[in-house]
Amino acid sequence: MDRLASLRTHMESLRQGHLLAGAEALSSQDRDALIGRIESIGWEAIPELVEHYVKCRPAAASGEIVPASCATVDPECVCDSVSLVDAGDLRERGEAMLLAGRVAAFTVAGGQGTRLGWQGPKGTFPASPVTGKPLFRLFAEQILAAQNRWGHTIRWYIMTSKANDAQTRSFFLDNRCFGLDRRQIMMFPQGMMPAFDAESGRVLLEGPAALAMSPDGHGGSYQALLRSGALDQMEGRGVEAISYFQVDNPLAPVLDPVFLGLHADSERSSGEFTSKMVPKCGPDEKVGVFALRGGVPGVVEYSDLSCEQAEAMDASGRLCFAAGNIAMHIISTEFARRVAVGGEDGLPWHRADKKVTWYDPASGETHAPTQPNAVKLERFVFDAMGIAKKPAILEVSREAEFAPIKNASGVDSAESSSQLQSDLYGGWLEQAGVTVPRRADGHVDAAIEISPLTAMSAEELCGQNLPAEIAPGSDFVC
Ligand code: UD2
Repeated sequence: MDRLASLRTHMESLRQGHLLAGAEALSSQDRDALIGRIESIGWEAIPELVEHYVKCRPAAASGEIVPASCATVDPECVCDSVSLVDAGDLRERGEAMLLAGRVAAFTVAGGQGTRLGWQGPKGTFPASPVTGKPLFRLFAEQILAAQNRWGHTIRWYIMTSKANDAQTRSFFLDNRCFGLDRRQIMMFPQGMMPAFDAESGRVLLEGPAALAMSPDGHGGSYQALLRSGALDQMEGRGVEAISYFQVDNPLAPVLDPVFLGLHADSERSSGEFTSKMVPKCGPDEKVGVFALRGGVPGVVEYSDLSCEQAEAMDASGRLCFAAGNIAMHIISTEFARRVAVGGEDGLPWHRADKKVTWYDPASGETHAPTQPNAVKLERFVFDAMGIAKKPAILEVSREAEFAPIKNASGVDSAESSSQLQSDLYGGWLEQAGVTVPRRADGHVDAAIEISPLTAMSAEELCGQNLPAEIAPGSDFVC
């Protein structure tokens, strides 16, 4: 009982003694499990987090919010304060990085996908318009295509969470890693944070022997990369740039030479943290926007912009806060390490008020609240922008790169994403001389899917064996 007694003293000193209130009544196995779970938490930081983020609502970051300026590669792009980037030059630079094996792919796939209502890890979701290839397969095919082009193995790092790590690993093994060598893929779970009672700041129990825990946000990826040994492995293999993207976007270009080239262009970027953006499609679109707050660059979440700010237009009738974050970044390994070891001076936490079912050890009852009763804390990957000396932002084409699957229906659903994918691939076929049916609203009237192994662009499709036309309402795969 020594271990239990000393832990109890420690927990009581932190006003978290309730966690062990029912410990004696547990079987020795459950008691050991509970003790282990409590010991695994980094308690040094908790009292300050409770004071700062739970007991009081952190004041919104102060400072005037002004739009961030972005570079663009597309003269048709609409964001203001752009300078036209020489895409050809950047492409060559990025291609040189890929040829030299200095780039690794990194997918954050630790989220719980609650909004989508999918039972498995989000990456297992069937995402392509005709054959329903899962998101992970689509990214794997891009990596295979890139390997064919650059002539060497490209490492793929995937951040999972405790809840989906085992399922994600089995999915890859069951699918023979989609043709990749399993040794080139490294998966590691992200960190977890306890949920706090919103009134008292006490850590909630999920059951007699378990704490209520949730993933620590995609900003936890810096620590997870370090803790797992992924950063060491990358640096040991000469990787200098991490190509970061979210699991929920089937069109995310896994390795984009122009993007990498901008990151490496010392005149425009410090080569630490580079991002992509697309102009928001309207004031209500639920994406964060790149902006300067009090002179510090970062992403302002849509929920943090006032209606006036979200709707504000400039003299030419464009949204002022137009630079939508599509969650693609190039992060240097050296910078990732610096952020990871930043400790408490590192990234800030963000508070989310949630309904969390909790177990009361005093009464032995479980409560399912109908109103938010708890605070969860998360870190965001893009908060590192403010630490980078000169972060650059590249404006890219929404149609080519952004078709997220987040919701079960409506906006950002599997259905809307399928249409966007068909629209993109239909456009490629048209450029290759194929007649593609379109509805009155301009959308492609067919389900079209082009594997990255067939073509990664319209140019690569030209010259391939293609039909003269696609029939309305039909499926086409190549
Ligand atoms: C994110 C951005 C939003 C916008 C949008 C673009 C945040 C806070 N907001 O919104 O500004 O750019 O994406 O698509 O990021 N994830 C983890 N671990 C976690 C939490 C999330 O791996 O603890 C992953 C998750 O699997 C997913 C991604 O991060 O791939 C996005 O997470 P989200 O669904 O919470 O973010 P979302 O869509 O609200």
